[in-house]
Amino acid sequence: MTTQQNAANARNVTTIGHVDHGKTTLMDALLAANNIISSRMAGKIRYLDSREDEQQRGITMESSAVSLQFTVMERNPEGGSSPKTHTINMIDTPGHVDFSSEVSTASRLCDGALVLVDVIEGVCTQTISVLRQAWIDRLRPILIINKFDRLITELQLTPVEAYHHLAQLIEQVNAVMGSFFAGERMEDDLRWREERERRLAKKKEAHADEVDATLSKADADEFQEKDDEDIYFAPEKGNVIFASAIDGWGFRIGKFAHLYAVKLGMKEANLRTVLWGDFYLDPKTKRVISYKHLKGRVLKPLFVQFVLENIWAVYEAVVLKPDSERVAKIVSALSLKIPPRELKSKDTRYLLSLIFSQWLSLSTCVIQTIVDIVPPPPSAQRVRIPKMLYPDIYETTIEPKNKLEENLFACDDRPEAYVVALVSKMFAVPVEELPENKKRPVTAEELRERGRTAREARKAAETNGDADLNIVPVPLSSEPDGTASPAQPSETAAELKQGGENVAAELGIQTGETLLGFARIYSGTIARGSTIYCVLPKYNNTLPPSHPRNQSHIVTAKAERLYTMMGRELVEVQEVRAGNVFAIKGLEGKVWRNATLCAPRSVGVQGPDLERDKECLVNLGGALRTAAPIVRVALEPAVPADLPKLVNGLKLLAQADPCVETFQQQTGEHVIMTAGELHLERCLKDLRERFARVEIHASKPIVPFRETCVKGAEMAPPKSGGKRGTVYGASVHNLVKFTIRASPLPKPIWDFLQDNLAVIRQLHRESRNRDLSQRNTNIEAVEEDPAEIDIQGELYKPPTVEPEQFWSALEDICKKCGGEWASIIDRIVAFGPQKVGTSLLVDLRKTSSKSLKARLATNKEENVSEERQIVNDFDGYLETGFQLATLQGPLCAEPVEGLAYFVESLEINYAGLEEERVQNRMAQVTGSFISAVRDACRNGLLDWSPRLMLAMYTCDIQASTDVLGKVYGVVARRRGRIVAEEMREGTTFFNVRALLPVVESFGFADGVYCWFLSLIFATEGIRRHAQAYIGCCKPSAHI
Ligand SMILES: Nc1nc2c(ncn2[C@@H]2O[C@H](COP(=O)(O)OP(=O)(O)OP(=O)(O)O)[C@@H](O)[C@H]2O)c(=O)[nH]1
Ligand SMILES: [Mg+2]
Repeated sequence: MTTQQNAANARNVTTIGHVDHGKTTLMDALLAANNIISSRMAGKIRYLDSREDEQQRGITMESSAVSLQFTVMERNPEGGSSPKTHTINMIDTPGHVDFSSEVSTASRLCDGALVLVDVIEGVCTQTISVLRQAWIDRLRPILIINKFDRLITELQLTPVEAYHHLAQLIEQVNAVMGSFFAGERMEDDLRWREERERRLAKKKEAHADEVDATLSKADADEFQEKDDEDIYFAPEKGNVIFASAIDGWGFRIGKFAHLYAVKLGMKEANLRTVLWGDFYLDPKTKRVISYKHLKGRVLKPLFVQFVLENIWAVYEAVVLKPDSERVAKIVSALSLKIPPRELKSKDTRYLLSLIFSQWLSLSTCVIQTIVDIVPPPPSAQRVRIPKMLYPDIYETTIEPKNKLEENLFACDDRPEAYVVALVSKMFAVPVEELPENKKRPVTAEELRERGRTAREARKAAETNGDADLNIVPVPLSSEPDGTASPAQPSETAAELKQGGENVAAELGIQTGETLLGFARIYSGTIARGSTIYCVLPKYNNTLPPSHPRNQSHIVTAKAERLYTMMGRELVEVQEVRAGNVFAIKGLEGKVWRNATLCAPRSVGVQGPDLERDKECLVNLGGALRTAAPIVRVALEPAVPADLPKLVNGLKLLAQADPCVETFQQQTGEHVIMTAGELHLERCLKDLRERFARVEIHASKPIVPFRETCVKGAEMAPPKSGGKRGTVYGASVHNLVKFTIRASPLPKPIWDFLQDNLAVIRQLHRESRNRDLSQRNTNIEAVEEDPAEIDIQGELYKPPTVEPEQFWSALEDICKKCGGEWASIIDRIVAFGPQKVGTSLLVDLRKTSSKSLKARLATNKEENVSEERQIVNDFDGYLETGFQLATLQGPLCAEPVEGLAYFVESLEINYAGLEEERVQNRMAQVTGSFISAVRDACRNGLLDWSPRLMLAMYTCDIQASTDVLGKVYGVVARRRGRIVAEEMREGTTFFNVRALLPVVESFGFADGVYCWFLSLIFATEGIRRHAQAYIGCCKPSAHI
């Protein structure tokens, strides 16, 4: 089946907006218009919220996609109209801040966005962030002012009041758009100047002598500002829909212009320009006048008179003051066809939707608007692809430079065009729900039949000896499975499931979850079964594919199956043509979260050859970034033996959800990081029911602490009597004695190490890999998963140096710090904890072993004397003690940061050691030595002024003037600090930025909305409002 048609008739659109503003309800209306759900249920079942928890909570948690087909009458140039069928791929996204990554993955795949705003709540925090997302991805937005009914039934505004309210709301949304535009304009200006300077410099070099003469006119040109006319929402431009998704109606002013043009004797196009705004109908002259000509008269704007009053009239007659006669009059005035029986219906909301669905059908309006406003893929890609390929370009469009760009810009779907598709996320689907497995409902039926036959046979044999009765007729119709009737009590659900699984196993169908890629094809046609290249996110477009850095970021995969998505259903297709959104099977284990799929032609890659196919390879997903996860909890299975299942489940989850990070902590605990508390709940549910399928215990949110020490103002005298931090220690029988001194690291060294932890890890890894290959072992050099490198419980920051420059940069910093730090570079023997941290072990002995720098550079083992070997062994134990001490500090067993431990002396009693060795008691000596070193390091830290460090969040809080004081109160109570505060222009809101200790942050949202509860909102949506007000919290550096 190939459902997609010509790309020019396709549209890819996403619904975005703040939580609860009605996105999923709106989707119901579109699904009903496509007969996927009944129109009576539209607005009630929120069909795309297919998860159980989504339905229970009434909130979307995962985005879902659906392909719809609509036939729209299109006007042709000759004045007539003809039907044209459009495929509209819609993606419904969640509005809750915890799931904002779903919005970014969806918007990458679409060309247009339906931005929903609740007419009463107006512009909220998430509205701004989704608008920004749409702006960045160059989506064409359509504003839907939803929940219009609330103005009439809840606020009970008059039409005139409502008009002013609406005008203000549109202003607010436009202010947000304006701020994006202004920001971009400044960036553009800067970029333009840089570009110009670069061009001039190039020219200067080329014609050193004739610079002035070659200054062409274009170079001397002034910066051309872009026009901001078309970025704003304006009802007269047709990009604003007024709607009530729940009552199933929506309109643009064009609809009323069409209705009234003849009546008012005006041209439809002219009426459209004046139907919104301060224009009035002069009752005497019957002409439209602007407010200048009002001359003191009190007239209603046209929008109030011709649009709002009509809608108010319907609501009044049907809901507010039910009056069936008036309803009948309205119905006949609007020439609607409603059966008299329905007119008397007591279900007023149903009657309302009957009237509106004929008069101002929401689905017709939305579809028409999408077709009018959202560009079809070929024109959309002309604008969006250049920005994806070259994020820094100034121009809106550029000319294609090669075949790849030609195909991409034009959305070319011919079989010989390069295939390029972007997978923006991987999502999990139960294997049994894939269409290829679903086709066999007979299997369960067969199973039941088998059981039934056997049972009946048994029964018959028991009651009657007649062998003929053993033949039981087999019913021909196959009922949908799982409907075990109560008449067959022995057929329990468990039995059925068990049986089903056996049959599934017999047929080779696996149970469990499988991962599919969620993708959009930008060029070419992808065919089922073809082989494709998967270009992974770290692929560098500027280097050739055969470059060593790029090679590992290309893998090949087979497009095993292709599907179009129908909400809860997947429909298998043989091929997908450019411009469509689809799901693909076959990437599991190859693609981690996102990738660009490429192939030279529709039939796929014939024998991978990077050199031959290099022209078609491109990375479109490199810059896909999602919000950083912040809430961490440790997980353990209820039954310890289930640990492997949990680990596997975590792996699947991390892949299926771009906003989840999982890792094993230094303490061995398995930790999951999620975007928020609600997101955590969803993840736990998924782990329990889908990915791990075991009972799991989750700890309370973990808060990272670190231990360190500082030079306090008033410290007790050093315990050892010598330099502060010095500790003497020894193994049993004083066979090995040592002196260690702890000292806090100077801030520049600490900062440098903190910034470059990833580099230290990489140096260790490279050395290990080299070691492995030198020894010629069969073990493959381990390439760590990129997702794991950065995280490991540390907050990720891009390093400030390249690995090659690490040691020289560290040396420079140490020299700058002076004193004993100046010469430590060749004496550093380890970083800690766990070899990668900001604590140092520095060996000051004259005969010290090789420094870490030297060891990392070469792995050669030299032949050493026996005595030297003993010293080397004890150097190793020394490091073990140091690693233990820094992993669990003396205060509360948290990792130690920012300390240097100097080994000042190490004395070995060789004769005594030899005796112990002969007596076979070496283990005791080494054990006691390691613990002595560990204790010495801990005591050394305590000799200074010890400190426990808290992780801090940066929180953006939005508060109105009257509650600003309270915000300060809550932040202060939680030991937070306000770092910035500014008034949002054009509103009464303040943006407050605060630093808040992570340990105090749980329930912070609760704290804020407790008083919001009493102060601001008195409606049911309080919880969500307050959460939204917390905005996004991002982890910042430790302090
Ligand atoms: N009065 C009124 N309520 C509406 C309207 N549209 C939606 N609602 C209600 O608003 C609530 C939220 O609707 P949803 O469609 O789930 O909102 P959403 O934007 O999908 O929410 P998330 O996906 O969780 O962000 C539901 O209780 C709807 O019944 C409307 O036009 N008028
Ligand atoms: Mg929703």
